[in-house]
Amino acid sequence: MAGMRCRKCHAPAVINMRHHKLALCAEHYLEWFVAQTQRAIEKYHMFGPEHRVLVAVSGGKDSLTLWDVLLQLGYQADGLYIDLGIDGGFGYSKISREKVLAFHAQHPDRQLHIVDVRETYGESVPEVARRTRRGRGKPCSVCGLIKRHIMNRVAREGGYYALATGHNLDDEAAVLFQNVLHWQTGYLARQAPVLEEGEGLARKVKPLCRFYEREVAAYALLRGIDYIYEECPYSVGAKTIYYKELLNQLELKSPGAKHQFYLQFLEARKRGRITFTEDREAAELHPCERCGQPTTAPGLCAFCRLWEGREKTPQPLVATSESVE
Ligand code: Q46
Ligand code: ZN
Ligand code: ZN
Repeated sequence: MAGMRCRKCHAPAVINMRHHKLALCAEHYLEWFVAQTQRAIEKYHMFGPEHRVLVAVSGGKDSLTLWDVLLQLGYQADGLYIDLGIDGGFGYSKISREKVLAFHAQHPDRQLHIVDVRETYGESVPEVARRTRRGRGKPCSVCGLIKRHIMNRVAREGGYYALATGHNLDDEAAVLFQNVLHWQTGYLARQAPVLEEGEGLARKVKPLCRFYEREVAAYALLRGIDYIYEECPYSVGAKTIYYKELLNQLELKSPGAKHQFYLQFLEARKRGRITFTEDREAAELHPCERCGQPTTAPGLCAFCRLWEGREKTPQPLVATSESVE
């Protein structure tokens, strides 16, 4: 960055975005980041000021940045923290919960929903993973299933217009790369900044999907957002991390490669230059007999099958909007 100047005010720059040919000072970078988020929200018709939005916060930089930016933009954004009960030798869930609570303490006018998996269902994510076939090896498949179920339930029971997640460009490009390598046409049809509401499924949006991970990190740092630096202990060795590394090598040689890869995919699909048909089973969804969420399985959905034989009666996760702190 030595010697680089902010394009707007000529003060020393704190970040240089080669793919945008743009260097900015701290003040103008924060301004740019917030304005770019607003542009993405409008471009993809994510939500408006009249809508209540639920932000899934993990305590990491991406999700807390998202909540922070949405609040700065004046959106009605509430938080949802899911306590997975993961320790990893350093108290991963405990620390991340503290970070989320500390952030929320600065925004007491907004709601924070906390769902503790062990308190609600009787076992933490690693415990369910150890007990069930699906969790053999790594708990990520079980964890993803549980998180999706809870996010969807809280979004719907709480009457939110959309569920927002902090996925950034590096995440999206890695998933796209993975899906292309395996020609996962069903996933390729659905990977998008906005997933419209489906039967029993909340509308999902990703307002940070056009920012590089380092841009989100720079925002969090400059705003002084206190987040958990450690990744989930189970993320080590994840396939997406490997794909991220490959894309980083590409990016090094060809700045802007990830940006182009992801955004040109979206553009080409939008213009009908590439088309994918959804998996056929997607049309055969019906409500789970127990929880009512859509499933392709007969009877119980995969989430409810995790707790078969030991289930408590499902309680609403959002009791009433007044009773939630
Ligand atoms: S799925 Fe797996 Fe993550 Fe769950 S167990 Fe950790 S790494 S948190 S995104
Ligand atoms: Zn400046
Ligand atoms: Zn179910």
